Amino acid sequence: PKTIYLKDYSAPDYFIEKTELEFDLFEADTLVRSKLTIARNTAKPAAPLVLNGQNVELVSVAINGEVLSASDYTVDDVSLTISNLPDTFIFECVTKIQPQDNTSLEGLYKSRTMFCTQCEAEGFRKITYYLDRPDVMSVFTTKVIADKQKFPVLLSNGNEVGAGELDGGRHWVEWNDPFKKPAYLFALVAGDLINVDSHFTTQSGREILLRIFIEPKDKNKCDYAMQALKNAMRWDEDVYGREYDLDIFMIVAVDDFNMGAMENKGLNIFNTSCVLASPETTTDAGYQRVEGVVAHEYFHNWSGNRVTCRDWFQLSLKEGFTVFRDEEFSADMGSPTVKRVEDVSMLRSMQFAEDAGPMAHPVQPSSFIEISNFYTLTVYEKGAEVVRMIRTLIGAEQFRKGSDLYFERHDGQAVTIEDFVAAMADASGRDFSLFMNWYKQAGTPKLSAKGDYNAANKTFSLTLSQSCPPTPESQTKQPFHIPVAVALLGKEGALKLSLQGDVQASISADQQEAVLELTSSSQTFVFENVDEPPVPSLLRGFSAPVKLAYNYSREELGRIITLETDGFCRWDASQQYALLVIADVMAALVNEPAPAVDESLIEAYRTVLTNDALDPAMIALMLSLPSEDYIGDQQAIVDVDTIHHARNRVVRKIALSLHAEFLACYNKIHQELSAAPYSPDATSIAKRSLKNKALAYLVETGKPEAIELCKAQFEQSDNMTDTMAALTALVHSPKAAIADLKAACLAQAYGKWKEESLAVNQWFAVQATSPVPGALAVVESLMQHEAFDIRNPNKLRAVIGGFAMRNSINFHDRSGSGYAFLADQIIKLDSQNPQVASRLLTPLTRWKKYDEKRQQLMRDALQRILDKPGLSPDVYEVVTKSMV
Ligand code: HT7
Ligand code: ZN
Repeated sequence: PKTIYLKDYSAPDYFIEKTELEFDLFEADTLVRSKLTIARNTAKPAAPLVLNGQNVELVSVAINGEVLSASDYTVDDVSLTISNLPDTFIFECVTKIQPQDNTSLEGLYKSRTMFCTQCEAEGFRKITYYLDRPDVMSVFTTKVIADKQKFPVLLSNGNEVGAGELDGGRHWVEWNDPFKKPAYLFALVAGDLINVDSHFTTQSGREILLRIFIEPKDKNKCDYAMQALKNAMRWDEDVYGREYDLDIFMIVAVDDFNMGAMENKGLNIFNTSCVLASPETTTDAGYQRVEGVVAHEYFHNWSGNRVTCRDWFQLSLKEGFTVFRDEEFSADMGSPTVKRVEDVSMLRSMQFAEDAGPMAHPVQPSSFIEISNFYTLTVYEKGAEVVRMIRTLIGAEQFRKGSDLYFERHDGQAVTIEDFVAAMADASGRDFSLFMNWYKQAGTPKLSAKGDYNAANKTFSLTLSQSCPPTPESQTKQPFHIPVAVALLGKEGALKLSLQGDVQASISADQQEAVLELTSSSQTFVFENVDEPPVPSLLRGFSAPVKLAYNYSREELGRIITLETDGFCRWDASQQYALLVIADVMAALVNEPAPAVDESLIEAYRTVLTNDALDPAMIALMLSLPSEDYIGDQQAIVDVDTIHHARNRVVRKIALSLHAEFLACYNKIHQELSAAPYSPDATSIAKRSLKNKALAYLVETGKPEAIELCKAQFEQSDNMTDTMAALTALVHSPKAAIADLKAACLAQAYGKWKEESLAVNQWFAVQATSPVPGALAVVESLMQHEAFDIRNPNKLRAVIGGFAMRNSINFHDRSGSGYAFLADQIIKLDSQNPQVASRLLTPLTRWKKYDEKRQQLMRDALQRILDKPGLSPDVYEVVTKSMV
């Protein structure tokens, strides 16, 4: 496989002004007729036409109506080349493909009985020969022909412009998309589907038809997605001034899909898991995911479709910006603080690990082998953090001006991350040249802070220093431009801030927050008129994606927990407190099997739990100990077993010490919620999160009354959140005495959900992620279960992904059995679906973080994968880069 470099980018040799497609869908073969109006890029006078094409059979090819003979062109595995062409011409070709055998779920494929497409990033070339690159933008007309009875619904991008009947029970529908687009935004669907419709009136008074296509059985599961879509459309008008442009917006739900959803112009295709929702099958988190993904794909209509990427190195141009937009949307729909904590928590436990691993890459990568491997947490989530930092640096008003300028300047163009940042710089008058290092350098910077209070001068000096560990693309790093939002907490709360000298910083209107700009390896900022020794609360709102090192004492953390008004810092202080306590237990476990747990943590938790002024969702988050992965991330070599045992010990201590409080909390909320039927509104979600956190701690005590309570919730619940919370607490409990109860509940749940594929996925996942010993045998038996389908990515993610990515203690079993199992699965999946195989492989690539014996076992597993003949470029890239 070949490496592609950003530095080698060159504009296309030809442009495709018009694309006319005709699809004749049959059970055995699909014929694709393509007619392209092509013009030479006059800057490249002698270049031959090289069209991308993969796994397609070329039936015929013609130029300006003249059929070519085989000697007029050359075809290989990945391209079709024609030389000596005029400056403008019509290219026509017919290709034959077999979507029903396409298990990669890229290009045109079949999901159950339905034909559908996934063209991003490079799937269009599996349909027909084309200039399959995002900077070639064309107007598409698409005619779809199929059997009318089997495929009554025939869809493509844009507006329907014609339809008719044909002999043999076939029919056709023609679609035209008036907006120029790259091939990756092309979509086609053919199936026996029903639609649920609604309408939206835009700010300028245009009426848009909103239509969600689903299988008839799912008719009652799309109301939530429809409302989320309307909310997103309104929000994008209000917050970004962006209005929808076509007359119809369609969403189609498909079962077999490699990712969450796809923003094809006017015809979004969704994984069923990101669009269907009902109280009986969807948890609160599931509802929130539907809302977030629907909004994300909708927002792409501007940030991605109207303004797209010049090349795939610019992926974060659309993804980072769109994730930032969807995060802000979800924050506005619910609790901004809770949303921020959830996002940061995910970033720190998963993206930081990616940044520290062998596949680390900048937000704007400089090279890749397989672009599908770069749809990563770095490009998406860290990319969103980088956009957020731009807003923090220039403020909301200038940020909006920058985004208006960006959309106005580049509408209809394929552009770069530099273009986006230039619009922000031009609108705000700020210099972003140093800031570009966030896009160009991989790795998570470490931000060290030291405070020094001078009582005589009443000053507080804060010295901020930065460093960044080496990553595969660069050993040494330039400084990052880091916005550090700070408050100083006195005994009664935030102090008024004033900074000495002419420093790069801004202070909020209420003078309680300063944003300090660190632009070199070390700088000292001096606050004046500080009447008492303060506790600095750093990185408010998580103002930069860095690892903060400040030597807080437990008392100082306690002050932040009680006095800080910034929810993120408050939560983070509780996490740091817990980390200190867990670290003590880990150290003590070397000498004693049951070390004591610092009582002050219990008291801090008691105060939080009984604080009625706090949002229940925040209480639940503050009472959640750092995950095993996050604790492991703090260690040079992850001590899997000690982390697990120490964390469990602290959980148990909290559970036993606060038993009465948890029970009171559970009963109170349970009663409140029982008064009304299930609703996924923010207030109820918050209450359920605290209630179920309390339930988990209660079950942790192992007390028979707690088990009874949990069983009752499992049996009586009217919603999936409560059902799954109860089932998870039981299934993940180490208590051997409840083995029969677990089995009975699992059997009962399966009996209830067997016809609900998305619920069955959760049933699979709860078992695959169980920390109880023996999970591998369970996983192996789940893979033999009647409901398991190896071709369905959701099932693979639930079972194999659940075990390898969310069950550390079992996956990292000393025997190496988890590693060997994962290698076997990857070897099998590689030929079937390389994208999914390559993603599932991630845990093995982190071998350097484990002890020598595990390192060897993990490397053996990787080597076995590498030895597979004909390995896909996707898996090849990840394995080879991780074995260095
Ligand atoms: N832009 C979409 C990316 C996507 C994708 C990429 C590779 C393979 C399959 C895929 N399905 C969707 C999704 C998004 O970020 O909105
Ligand atoms: Zn996206």
